[in-house]
Amino acid sequence: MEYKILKTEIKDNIAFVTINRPEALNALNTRFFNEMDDFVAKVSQMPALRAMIITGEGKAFVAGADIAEMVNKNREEGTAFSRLGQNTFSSFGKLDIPVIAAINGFALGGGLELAMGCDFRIASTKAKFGQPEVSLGLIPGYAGTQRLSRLVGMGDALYLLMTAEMIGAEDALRIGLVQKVVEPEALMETATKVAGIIAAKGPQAIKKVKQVVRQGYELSLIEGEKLEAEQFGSLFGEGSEGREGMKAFLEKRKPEW
Ligand code: CO8
Repeated sequence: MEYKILKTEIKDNIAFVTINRPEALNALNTRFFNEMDDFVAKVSQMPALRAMIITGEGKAFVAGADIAEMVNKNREEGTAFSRLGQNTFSSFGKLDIPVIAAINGFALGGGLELAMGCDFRIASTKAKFGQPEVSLGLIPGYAGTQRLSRLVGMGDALYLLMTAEMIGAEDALRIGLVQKVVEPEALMETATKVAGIIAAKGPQAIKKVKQVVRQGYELSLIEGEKLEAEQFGSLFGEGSEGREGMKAFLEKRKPEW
């Protein structure tokens, strides 16, 4: 499919995705979700890839779902538009590689929900975060009501969801919404560097960390421990990544994955 909104590039086994609709502050419309779904499907078929980085063009990361597209939807269409976005953002969690949000500016409403669907978030000092849906008489519809409380806890989530307050990058860092804050000029360089650090680790181990942490979040501690033990075991044995990583350590050499 030909992309009109996404700019994509693959460099050194990292996929870069730029949401490029700056005239509408990268607001998310159906076309965006179709393009993103198409690209995620492609990425899932590229075993050499080690990370995906998502950013926005211009002064916004994403200023939300496209209000102009949503305004005349009826109840069923509203629900369908919510499911469309939920599915896209959930698909990031199903990829084997880390998906990193590089947040350059406004991450509001659906934009913050997109960022929260990623594995972790690196922000520029210029980034601004918020769930302004209640100002529009709405609630988040791309899993924001679910992911925000899981990421930052119930109190901060309900505060942000009820007040619609926009917070800066330092506050986002303080509540654990983002993992790093850097100067705007250093944003992509930092995200790429972090992706490179992960790319040098055992790819199976990275895949399993992601799977076990994400699946474990939905489980009891006892079930999660069982899942961990099974996946831990799967990295042992002749020809396994764990065997190579441990042997390399003992032989004082770099592992060959
Ligand atoms: N949708 C559509 N267009 C948008 C959006 C948006 N979310 N945000 C900005 N734009 C457009 C503006 O309309 C404007 O267009 P134009 O130039 O044609 O008038 C252009 O982008 C530039 O925006 P501004 O002139 O407003 O730029 P400012 O720098 O003055 O303000 C703000 C920046 C503060 C970010 C402001 O644009 C703003 O408040 N935007 C809306 C933010 C918002 O409310 N986002 C939440 C949307 S709702 C949502 O995301 C729900 C998600 C779940 C959906 C579930 C599906 C059912």
